[in-house]
Amino acid sequence: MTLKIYGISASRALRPLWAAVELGVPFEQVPSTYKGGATRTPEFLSLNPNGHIPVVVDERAEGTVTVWESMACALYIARVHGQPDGRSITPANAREEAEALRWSFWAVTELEKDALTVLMHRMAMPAEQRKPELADQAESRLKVPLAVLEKHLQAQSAQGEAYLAANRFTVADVCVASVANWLRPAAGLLATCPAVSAWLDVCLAREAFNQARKMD
Ligand SMILES: N[C@@H](CCC(=O)N[C@@H](CS)C(=O)NCC(=O)O)C(=O)O
Repeated sequence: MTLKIYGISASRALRPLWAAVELGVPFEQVPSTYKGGATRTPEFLSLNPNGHIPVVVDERAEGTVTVWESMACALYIARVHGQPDGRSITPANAREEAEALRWSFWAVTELEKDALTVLMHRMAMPAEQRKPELADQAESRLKVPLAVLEKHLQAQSAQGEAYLAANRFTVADVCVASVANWLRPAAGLLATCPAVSAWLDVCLAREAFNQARKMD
């Protein structure tokens, strides 16, 4: 039985890579890039017809399981390769499962597009191609979902839970922090939500994050 993760860490493949490293499960990284049409070859399209990384391919006794969509990949790894023992990143009960699902869907629908605009136009693109006005508009829109996250983290803290789904780091944090990480160039925006900022710092200081980040 082998678990393969296609993709490099400087992409959405960071999400399943981070989840797998957190769990300490053996896996093989196939460092497919997204550049130069590499995900548009017939071989790659047979894995993911959308032509994107990441893809997870899990050879199991019952047959091959192929997963694409980065959040689904991370949630799958946590569910299938982790133990729901209340110690790992795997949700340990229905509430934690619901939190992992809702915050992961929330991150891709409410946060990801504008967070990517911030990353690209504040940091990632060559300076001469950046359009700061696009980043400004994205930051302005992001105040709304970030206020939701801020309020949730404050409520979690008030009930003695330091993370999104529990009083331990779970796959919910992997999924949301991997998107919120793109907001690091928006220091002013993050300063307006201190609970989000503090939680993100703790998530990004994890050894597993730093290991996964090097898988380029
Ligand atoms: N919604 C997808 C998006 C995946 C995606 O856009 N991946 C990018 C890299 S981060 C990619 O493969 N781009 C190459 C291409 O589209 O040709 C997911 O979350 O997995």
